[in-house]
Amino acid sequence: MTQSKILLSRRSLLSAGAAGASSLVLAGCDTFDFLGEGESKTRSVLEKANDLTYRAQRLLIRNGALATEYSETEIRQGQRPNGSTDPQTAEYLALKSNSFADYRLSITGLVERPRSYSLAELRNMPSRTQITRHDCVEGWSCIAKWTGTQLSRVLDEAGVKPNARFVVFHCYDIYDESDPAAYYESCDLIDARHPQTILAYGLNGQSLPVANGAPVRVRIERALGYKQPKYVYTIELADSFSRFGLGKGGYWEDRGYDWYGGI
Ligand SMILES: Nc1nc2c(c(=O)[nH]1)N[C@H]1C(S)=C(S)[C@@H](COP(=O)(O)O)O[C@H]1N2
Ligand SMILES: [Mo]
Repeated sequence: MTQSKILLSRRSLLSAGAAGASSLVLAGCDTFDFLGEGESKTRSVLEKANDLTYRAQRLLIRNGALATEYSETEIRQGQRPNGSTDPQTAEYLALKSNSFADYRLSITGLVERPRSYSLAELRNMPSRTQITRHDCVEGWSCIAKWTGTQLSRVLDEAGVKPNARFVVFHCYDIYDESDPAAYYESCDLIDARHPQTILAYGLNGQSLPVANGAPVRVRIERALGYKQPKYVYTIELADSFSRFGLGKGGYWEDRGYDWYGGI
């Protein structure tokens, strides 16, 4: 490679990095409606950040780097519900009517010991609480306090098989009745084992509300809002995500969003 070529590729990487960093200008929740309208600048910056390849992002941020955590005083309001907020599938309605007493979270696929957890079992495991900022591609963000079980603990109890590469999260809701496809998401094992990746059952000191994904939703704190699946009932370890949904790794990815979705 000639030197000018090296400089050029370095420069394009740096400008891609700057696009990622400028997604940090997303302000507090009071600006979300404005940013959500039409051709918002924040949104196009986010879309640019989405052009980054998975590889480039993995080079730019260290695998173990933590997402910023905030203080209680920085929580300005409740977590703004978005996407599905009140699932209507029969299975979900039945669980909800019984305050999720019959809920089971299953760990399946490429694991040594498939198993399931009740909500009480999850709550009895060591927990982690973190105050983080959720950034939605629609151009709003919200700081909230999340409590849950680290996904890594559950993965260790189940024993991830060596050929597993991805974690797929299956959700109870159908986001759009006119396009009946269940919401799902996926991440790699680096994000799955990240210390801030939790199976959240608490929000701002209360049980997770239905609007925000009750009884359990995943927080992957270095990723955009659509990578935070709500209403999760199964966690499946897989060697590829091509056989789920339309094969792109998530409900919104199947509709054109970037799979990695890092911030
Ligand atoms: N199951 C499910 N998870 C989902 C969604 C959804 O519609 N269904 N929407 C996603 C999007 S786009 C965002 S911004 C967040 C919203 O989470 P909140 O309602 O807790 O703010 O959930 C994400 N996870
Ligand atoms: Mo979102």
